[in-house]
Amino acid sequence: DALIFLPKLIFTGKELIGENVERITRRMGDLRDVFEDKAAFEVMDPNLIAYHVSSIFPVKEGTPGGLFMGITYLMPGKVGDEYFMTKGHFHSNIDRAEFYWGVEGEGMLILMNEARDVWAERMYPGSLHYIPGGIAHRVANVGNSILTFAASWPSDAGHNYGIIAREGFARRLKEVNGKPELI
Ligand code: M6P
Ligand code: ZN
Repeated sequence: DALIFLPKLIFTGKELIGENVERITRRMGDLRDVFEDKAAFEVMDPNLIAYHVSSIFPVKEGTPGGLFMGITYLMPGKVGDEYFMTKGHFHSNIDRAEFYWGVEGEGMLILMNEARDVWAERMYPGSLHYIPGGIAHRVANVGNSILTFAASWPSDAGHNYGIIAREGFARRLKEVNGKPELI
Protein backbone atom coordinates (compact mmCIF):
# COMPACT_ATOMS: atom_id res chain seq x y z
CA ASP A 1 0.00 0.00 0.00
CA ALA A 2 2.74 2.47 0.95
CA LEU A 3 4.35 1.87 -2.42
CA ILE A 4 1.67 3.95 -4.12
CA PHE A 5 3.31 7.03 -2.56
CA LEU A 6 6.51 6.41 -4.46
CA PRO A 7 5.36 7.14 -8.04
CA LYS A 8 7.74 6.88 -10.98
CA LEU A 9 9.85 4.25 -9.23
CA ILE A 10 9.49 0.53 -9.59
CA PHE A 11 11.01 -1.53 -6.80
CA THR A 12 12.51 -4.82 -7.76
CA GLY A 13 14.67 -7.24 -5.83
CA LYS A 14 13.87 -8.98 -2.56
CA GLU A 15 15.44 -6.28 -0.35
CA LEU A 16 12.92 -3.71 -1.55
CA ILE A 17 9.74 -5.70 -1.13
CA GLY A 18 8.07 -6.20 2.24
CA GLU A 19 7.43 -4.26 5.41
CA ASN A 20 10.31 -1.85 4.95
CA VAL A 21 8.45 1.12 3.49
CA GLU A 22 7.32 3.94 5.76
CA ARG A 23 5.41 7.13 5.06
CA ILE A 24 5.47 9.98 7.53
CA THR A 25 3.44 13.18 7.37
CA ARG A 26 4.57 16.44 8.92
CA ARG A 27 1.89 19.00 9.70
CA MET A 28 2.25 22.67 10.58
CA GLY A 29 1.84 21.77 14.25
CA ASP A 30 5.05 19.67 14.01
CA LEU A 31 7.01 22.65 12.67
CA ARG A 32 6.66 25.07 15.58
CA ASP A 33 10.44 25.66 15.86
CA VAL A 34 10.97 26.17 12.14
CA PHE A 35 9.47 29.55 11.27
CA GLU A 36 10.48 32.98 12.53
CA ASP A 37 7.12 34.76 12.26
CA LYS A 38 5.28 33.34 15.31
CA ALA A 39 2.19 35.54 14.75
CA ALA A 40 1.79 34.25 11.18
CA PHE A 41 2.37 30.71 12.44
CA GLU A 42 -0.27 30.91 15.17
CA VAL A 43 -3.09 31.75 12.74
CA MET A 44 -2.32 28.71 10.56
CA ASP A 45 -4.18 25.41 10.90
CA PRO A 46 -1.85 23.08 12.87
CA ASN A 47 -3.34 20.14 10.94
CA LEU A 48 -2.35 21.55 7.56
CA ILE A 49 0.00 19.10 5.85
CA ALA A 50 3.43 20.59 5.14
CA TYR A 51 5.13 17.50 3.71
CA HIS A 52 5.15 13.73 3.37
CA VAL A 53 8.25 11.55 3.31
CA SER A 54 8.05 8.02 1.88
CA SER A 55 11.17 6.04 2.75
CA ILE A 56 12.45 2.60 2.03
CA PHE A 57 14.71 0.76 4.49
CA PRO A 58 16.26 -2.35 2.92
CA VAL A 59 18.28 -2.91 6.14
CA LYS A 60 17.72 -2.01 9.80
CA GLU A 61 18.38 1.60 10.91
CA GLY A 62 21.93 1.80 12.21
CA THR A 63 23.34 -0.96 10.01
CA PRO A 64 26.80 0.08 8.76
CA GLY A 65 27.26 -0.07 4.99
CA GLY A 66 23.61 0.03 3.89
CA LEU A 67 21.65 2.77 2.12
CA PHE A 68 18.20 4.25 2.60
CA MET A 69 16.16 6.13 0.07
CA GLY A 70 13.23 8.50 0.46
CA ILE A 71 11.00 10.86 -1.48
CA THR A 72 9.75 14.07 0.08
CA TYR A 73 6.64 15.89 -1.15
CA LEU A 74 6.78 19.45 0.17
CA MET A 75 3.67 21.61 -0.23
CA PRO A 76 3.84 25.18 -1.55
CA GLY A 77 3.09 27.96 0.90
CA LYS A 78 4.56 30.52 3.24
CA VAL A 79 4.53 31.45 6.91
CA GLY A 80 4.95 35.21 6.82
CA ASP A 81 7.68 35.69 4.21
CA GLU A 82 9.32 32.29 4.78
CA TYR A 83 8.59 29.39 2.45
CA PHE A 84 7.31 26.03 3.69
CA MET A 85 10.38 23.96 4.49
CA THR A 86 11.54 20.72 6.06
CA LYS A 87 12.69 20.58 9.69
CA GLY A 88 16.29 20.10 8.64
CA HIS A 89 18.95 18.10 10.43
CA PHE A 90 22.57 17.14 10.91
CA HIS A 91 23.24 13.41 10.88
CA SER A 92 23.67 11.74 14.26
CA ASN A 93 26.87 10.25 12.87
CA ILE A 94 27.82 13.69 11.74
CA ASP A 95 30.36 12.69 9.07
CA ARG A 96 27.77 10.78 6.99
CA ALA A 97 26.93 12.27 3.57
CA GLU A 98 23.72 12.24 1.51
CA PHE A 99 22.46 12.78 -2.03
CA TYR A 100 19.37 14.88 -2.75
CA TRP A 101 17.92 15.28 -6.22
CA GLY A 102 15.08 17.32 -7.61
CA VAL A 103 12.14 15.45 -9.18
CA GLU A 104 9.47 18.11 -9.71
CA GLY A 105 8.82 21.68 -8.68
CA GLU A 106 11.19 24.43 -7.57
CA GLY A 107 13.12 24.52 -4.34
CA MET A 108 16.18 25.68 -2.50
CA LEU A 109 18.44 23.32 -0.58
CA ILE A 110 19.73 25.25 2.43
CA LEU A 111 23.04 24.03 3.84
CA MET A 112 24.99 24.92 6.98
CA ASN A 113 28.35 23.67 8.24
CA GLU A 114 29.32 23.31 11.90
CA ALA A 115 30.89 26.79 11.84
CA ARG A 116 27.34 27.99 10.96
CA ASP A 117 28.18 29.24 7.46
CA VAL A 118 24.98 29.00 5.38
CA TRP A 119 24.55 28.70 1.62
CA ALA A 120 21.88 27.40 -0.75
CA GLU A 121 21.52 25.47 -4.01
CA ARG A 122 18.62 25.76 -6.42
CA MET A 123 16.58 22.53 -6.80
CA TYR A 124 14.67 21.77 -9.98
CA PRO A 125 13.70 18.61 -11.89
CA GLY A 126 16.94 16.72 -12.45
CA SER A 127 19.16 18.80 -10.14
CA LEU A 128 21.61 16.68 -8.16
CA HIS A 129 23.05 17.70 -4.79
CA TYR A 130 25.84 16.05 -2.85
CA ILE A 131 25.66 16.92 0.84
CA PRO A 132 29.02 16.11 2.44
CA GLY A 133 29.28 14.95 6.05
CA GLY A 134 29.08 17.64 8.73
CA ILE A 135 26.55 19.75 6.80
CA ALA A 136 23.01 20.39 8.07
CA HIS A 137 20.39 20.31 5.32
CA ARG A 138 16.87 21.67 4.88
CA VAL A 139 14.70 22.23 1.79
CA ALA A 140 12.30 25.10 1.05
CA ASN A 141 9.59 25.04 -1.63
CA VAL A 142 9.99 28.36 -3.49
CA GLY A 143 7.45 27.57 -6.23
CA ASN A 144 3.66 27.42 -6.51
CA SER A 145 3.34 23.64 -6.87
CA ILE A 146 4.43 20.59 -4.86
CA LEU A 147 8.19 20.18 -4.65
CA THR A 148 9.20 16.55 -4.95
CA PHE A 149 12.76 15.54 -4.22
CA ALA A 150 14.46 12.25 -3.56
CA ALA A 151 17.27 11.45 -1.15
CA SER A 152 19.65 8.61 -0.40
CA TRP A 153 21.63 8.38 2.83
CA PRO A 154 23.68 5.79 4.73
CA SER A 155 21.72 3.44 6.98
CA ASP A 156 23.94 4.41 9.91
CA ALA A 157 23.58 8.20 9.45
CA GLY A 158 20.66 8.84 11.81
CA HIS A 159 18.89 12.19 12.26
CA ASN A 160 19.96 14.83 14.77
CA TYR A 161 17.16 17.42 14.86
CA GLY A 162 18.10 18.93 18.24
CA ILE A 163 20.69 21.52 17.19
CA ILE A 164 18.49 22.89 14.40
CA ALA A 165 15.38 22.92 16.60
CA ARG A 166 17.26 24.91 19.26
CA GLU A 167 19.49 27.19 17.20
CA GLY A 168 18.02 27.12 13.69
CA PHE A 169 20.08 27.96 10.62
CA ALA A 170 22.24 31.09 10.85
CA ARG A 171 20.44 32.62 7.84
CA ARG A 172 16.80 32.41 6.78
CA LEU A 173 15.44 32.01 3.27
CA LYS A 174 12.77 34.66 2.73
CA GLU A 175 10.77 35.98 -0.18
CA VAL A 176 12.02 39.48 -0.96
CA ASN A 177 10.37 41.32 -3.89
CA GLY A 178 8.98 38.00 -5.11
CA LYS A 179 12.33 36.21 -5.05
CA PRO A 180 14.04 33.89 -2.54
CA GLU A 181 16.91 35.49 -0.63
CA LEU A 182 19.09 34.23 2.24
CA ILE A 183 19.03 36.77 5.05
C1 M6P B 1 14.98 13.57 2.94
C2 M6P B 1 15.93 12.76 3.80
C3 M6P B 1 15.18 12.18 4.99
C4 M6P B 1 14.45 13.30 5.73
C5 M6P B 1 13.52 14.05 4.78
C6 M6P B 1 12.81 15.24 5.42
O1 M6P B 1 14.06 12.70 2.35
O2 M6P B 1 16.97 13.58 4.27
O3 M6P B 1 16.10 11.53 5.84
O4 M6P B 1 13.73 12.77 6.83
O5 M6P B 1 14.30 14.56 3.71
O6 M6P B 1 13.69 16.09 6.09
P1 M6P B 1 13.59 16.31 7.67
O7 M6P B 1 13.71 14.94 8.31
O8 M6P B 1 14.73 17.23 7.99
O9 M6P B 1 12.26 16.92 7.95
ZN1 ZN C 1 19.99 13.84 6.01
